[in-house]
Amino acid sequence: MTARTNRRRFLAAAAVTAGGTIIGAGWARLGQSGVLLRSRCPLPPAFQSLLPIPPTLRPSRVTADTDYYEITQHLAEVSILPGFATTAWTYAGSFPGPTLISRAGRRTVVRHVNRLPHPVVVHLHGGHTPHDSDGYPLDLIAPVAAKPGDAAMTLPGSTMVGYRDYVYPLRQPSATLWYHDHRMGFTGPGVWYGLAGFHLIHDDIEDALPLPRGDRDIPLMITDRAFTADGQLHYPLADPDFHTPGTTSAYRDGVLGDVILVNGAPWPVLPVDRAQYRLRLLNASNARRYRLRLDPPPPGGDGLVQIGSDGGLLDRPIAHDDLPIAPAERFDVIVDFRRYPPGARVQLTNTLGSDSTGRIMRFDIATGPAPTDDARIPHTLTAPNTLDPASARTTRTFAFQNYPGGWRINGRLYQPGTDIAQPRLGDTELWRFTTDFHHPIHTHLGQFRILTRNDHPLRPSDHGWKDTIDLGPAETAEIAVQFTDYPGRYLLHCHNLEHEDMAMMADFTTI
Ligand SMILES: [Cu+2]
Repeated sequence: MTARTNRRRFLAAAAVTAGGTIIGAGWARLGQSGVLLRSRCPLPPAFQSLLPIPPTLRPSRVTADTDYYEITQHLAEVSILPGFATTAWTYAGSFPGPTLISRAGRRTVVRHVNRLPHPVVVHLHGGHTPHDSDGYPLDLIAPVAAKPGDAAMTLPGSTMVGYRDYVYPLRQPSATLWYHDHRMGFTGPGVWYGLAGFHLIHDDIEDALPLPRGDRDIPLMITDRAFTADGQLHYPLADPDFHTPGTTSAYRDGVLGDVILVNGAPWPVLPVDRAQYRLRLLNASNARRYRLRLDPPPPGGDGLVQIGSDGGLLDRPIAHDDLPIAPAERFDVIVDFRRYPPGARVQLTNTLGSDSTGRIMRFDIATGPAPTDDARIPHTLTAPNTLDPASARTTRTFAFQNYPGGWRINGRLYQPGTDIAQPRLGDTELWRFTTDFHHPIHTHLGQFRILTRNDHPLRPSDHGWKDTIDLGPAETAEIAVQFTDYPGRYLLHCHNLEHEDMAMMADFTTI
């Protein structure tokens, strides 16, 4: 048996889950939603910028059990388009924000100082976090210069002036998390203007695996943006004074840009060795979903070997030719550039896009001899997601629906302080989501397991621990979810940020 057929057989075997379900296509309802906002400046040519790697943030203080960080949020001029300085809302001056790297089970405390001219809220997406540090959308950090009587100071919720310390116990497995703004009604512009960064968690299980590491472990934050004639980030605010939330009615389905950025650079290039790379894919776009594909695919296909999902490692690798990724989803994949000839140029494309949005970035493979590469993908990565639907005693249904006045869950616009559910800590529950449009649905606090999608086989990308599930029009999905450890108020919402800002969000309280 050749190495190739061996590999194909192993990957075919991996396509049967631990529960014996055979995974199938199930992509019939995958599509784009949103309205394209065109840039008013000339678009730069693709593949001219080098891929930036966000800086790693160093802790300001380390004790026996805690790492302390400080991030000042402020306006900064960043370089996105050649020839323009773009004013962004930044975490510590960069877009994306600096990457935090934590150890599972080690407490991480992040002090966010707000020197922006707007209130902010920080949510660690995918984090298993006590409710008072989870970034509830009314738990604002008012700007350092805020005075009693300012609009932000009169809202309900626990507003702090100037700074807030977010405490993350991180009792969860290794995973690719991200942090971003979560201010009620204004998350769309906050993220669009730059408030997003990676937070990676490592653990002993991951360390013991022979996966690519170091400079062959690359975070890739994919976002679409539109720009004004003078190269500024263009967002169609409902109200330039930030009193009325959301976007204009023309963009209520979602704001789509025509420039694709990876780590803040338009259609960048990453020079790579002929070696295996781990790519931590994050879709941090407001509304755009992508279907990622390598062009050309490697001989024999299966170029994107998924090893992780939103919540951490898969139990076994799953190979894909195409990988759909909705807003807020993460996919951890290995790409083996040894399968291409020296000097090959391989594009990461988006088959849901066209023209400028049909391409993402390019990998330029070195021409010299292939360097040493001891990495490999083990057949078993970690324990499977065994959330057992048979043990669920509670089933809840959440309908994500379009109404003329906004986007609703079970008929309701977001009402802070009103629970849509009160799950008991430690119980496994069945949650059924139904939709009438495209909605990437996100739960705070708990990762879940996708059980069914329209009674059809799951998408190949539906496996593992998930905190976000993308549904198309008239889809129904069932998930098993279990919330643990932290009683309090959390959120269930659509992660299309325009839908979220226009009220497609609900509180639930764990008891
Ligand atoms: Cu939605």
